[in-house]
Amino acid sequence: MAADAPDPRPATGIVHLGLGAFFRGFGCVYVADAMAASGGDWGIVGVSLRKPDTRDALRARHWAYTSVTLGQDGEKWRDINVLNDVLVAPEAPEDVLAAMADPAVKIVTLTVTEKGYCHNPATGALNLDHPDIRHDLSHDLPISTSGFLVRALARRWAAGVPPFTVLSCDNLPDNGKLVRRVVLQLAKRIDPDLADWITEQGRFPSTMVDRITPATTPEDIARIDSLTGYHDAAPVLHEPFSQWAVEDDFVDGARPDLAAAGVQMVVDVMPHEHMKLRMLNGTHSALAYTGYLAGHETIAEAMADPVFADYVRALWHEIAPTVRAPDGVDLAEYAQALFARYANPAIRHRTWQIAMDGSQKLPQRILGTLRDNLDAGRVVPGLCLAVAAWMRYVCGTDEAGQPIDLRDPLAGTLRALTENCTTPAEVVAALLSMDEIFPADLARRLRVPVTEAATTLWAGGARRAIKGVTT
Ligand code: CS2
Repeated sequence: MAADAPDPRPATGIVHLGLGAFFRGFGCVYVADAMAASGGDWGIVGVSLRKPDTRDALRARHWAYTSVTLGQDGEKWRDINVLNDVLVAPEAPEDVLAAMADPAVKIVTLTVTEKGYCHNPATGALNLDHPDIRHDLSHDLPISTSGFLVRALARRWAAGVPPFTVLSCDNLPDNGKLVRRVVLQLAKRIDPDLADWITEQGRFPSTMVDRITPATTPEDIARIDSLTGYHDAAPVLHEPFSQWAVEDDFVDGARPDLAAAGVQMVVDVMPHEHMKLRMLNGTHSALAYTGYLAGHETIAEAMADPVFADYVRALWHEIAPTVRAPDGVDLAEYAQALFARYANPAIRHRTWQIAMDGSQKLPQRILGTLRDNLDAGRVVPGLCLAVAAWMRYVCGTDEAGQPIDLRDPLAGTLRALTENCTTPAEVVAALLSMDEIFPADLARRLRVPVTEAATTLWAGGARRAIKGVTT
């Protein structure tokens, strides 16, 4: 190809909101593979909803970046070249809306994390008191994810352009239904006719996404530079494993040939999601809180500690009876494969990273499993200990007396509720009163077993408490 040949990148067909490491190491790779297999104009405009860091780091390489697979047998890398532009929403909300309203764009993908939906985690309804939602109800240039979706859909509706498909790639049950619900709730308040049009014509397929993608560190960047021989300020690192199940329900059927890239195109994603959220994310969170408290920096470090290895096995034992596995999947084998993924020493996935935003994660990762077990009359000390460990963690001090850098959208409330408590029982009672996390009936049923777990945890530390539930 001549040196001055036009840029060979495909034209844009996707806008992605929430351009973090996960989507760059996951969705972008699948889209690149789908285009390599079957063509199509599915270039991606990435949007950062808050900070400019990713855009700034990607700019020098014109949005290309290195994707690194962290295998047991070493690191393999490839260049990913599907991003056509990166926008930073607070700097240029108008540009973001214009990109989303472009008729060539057929899909808006999302990885905005649990808190990005501005919903009540216990009910799934849009939180109309959320400051970003209040803002978006009265301004044309939005801040929130649903604000961008609704305002961009409004522009398409006004221009007679079909809606884009909204494809949530966040770890939430029925993520498509959730985003549809919050979008419609907001749209109804802005213009009920718009809401009717979205109801009729919009598509919100649910997905299950799975690839462990720890945050990239400065040491990783230096190491990858010497591996590749060029400087990349924004490489992504991830495990070899990857699984994406997507409901095949797109506006006008317009989508990349995802199946050619290995995506499972399914009619009902629920069994996949359910299994993954409970078996993987549930144990991840349990290990994150207990592991952090006990001084384990990463999941792999915790897995190398036999007490924690026993704990995760005990948890799967408690979780599995509540899971309806997808056809052809054996839950014991699934758990065994998860164990090997967690234990991969090449993955430095910090317990602190997974511990973030627990108030938004607990309901779908652990509380649903707890409820199903209680309904069936089963005693589940491992899961109760996980809830107690989250409570101990959000009190803000680890077992060595060091302060915890607590990241959670409800951090203020968590602090206010716990700071004057003097006993674990008081902490449990105070936190169980948060009905946006614990519905009242569940809180009542959890009070005794979680207080029991908390008392042991406070008295003897996480490691000892774990031994108590595994022996
Ligand atoms: C993790 C997930 O950070 C977290 O909360 O549990 O990001 C997890 O690594 C992915 O869901 C794996 O697919």
